[in-house]
Amino acid sequence: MRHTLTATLLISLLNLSACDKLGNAAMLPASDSNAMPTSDMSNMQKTFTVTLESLSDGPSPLSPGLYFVHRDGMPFFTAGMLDRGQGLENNAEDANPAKLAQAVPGSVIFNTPVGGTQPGPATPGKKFEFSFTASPGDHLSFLTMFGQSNDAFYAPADTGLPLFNGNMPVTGDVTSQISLWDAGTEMNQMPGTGPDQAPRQTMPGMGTAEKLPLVTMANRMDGFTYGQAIKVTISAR
Ligand SMILES: [Ca+2]
Ligand SMILES: [Ca+2]
Repeated sequence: MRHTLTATLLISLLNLSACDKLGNAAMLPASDSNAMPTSDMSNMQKTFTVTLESLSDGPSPLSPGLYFVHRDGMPFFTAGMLDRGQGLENNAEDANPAKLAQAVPGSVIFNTPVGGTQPGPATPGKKFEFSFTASPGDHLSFLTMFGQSNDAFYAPADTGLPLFNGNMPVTGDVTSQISLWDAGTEMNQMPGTGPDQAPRQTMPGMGTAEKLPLVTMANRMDGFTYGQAIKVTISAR
């Protein structure tokens, strides 16, 4: 019952947003088909598929979110700093990635769970999946809201997840490299019951604002237990 309610409400939130931003986010060096073969592997490309699975026995659905493939930089946030006000807050509090996707050109929204036909959260047992091409040196940044929270989201480090180890693509279960972060924009309530959390708030943005550095939930030390809601795996070919 709880999950059905959660899904319904998150979907209704989603309908408030434009979720039509699709395309290939990979910012890759232009390949030169006339180039001579060289030992430099920078032109080597692999196709990656990333799966964000909402654990079937997990404590929360995962919201729609977005990803970005990049060489360097911190596209979505800087750990230890305030949220930049570019839209991460909307994704972390209200499951709406549209504003942040506009602020980060080349980023790509994922919003429809595998097997689904409508944008909505990945409720426990469901998953988001996306594919892109990348070359050695590329990093993957993404974020997805921990739905049953005020402003918590899963993401790799601010610099993203390295997609290659040397010239070898990084594959397999990378969940240990993904953290639960607190956006520092809304005061935390008990996960799964807080009245200002996305599944229960009567409209987006409800809750007591806070202005705290964006840190991992482990470092926020709010006294609540969140549990593990996500499993992240990568394959490459
Ligand atoms: Ca918070
Ligand atoms: Ca809220």
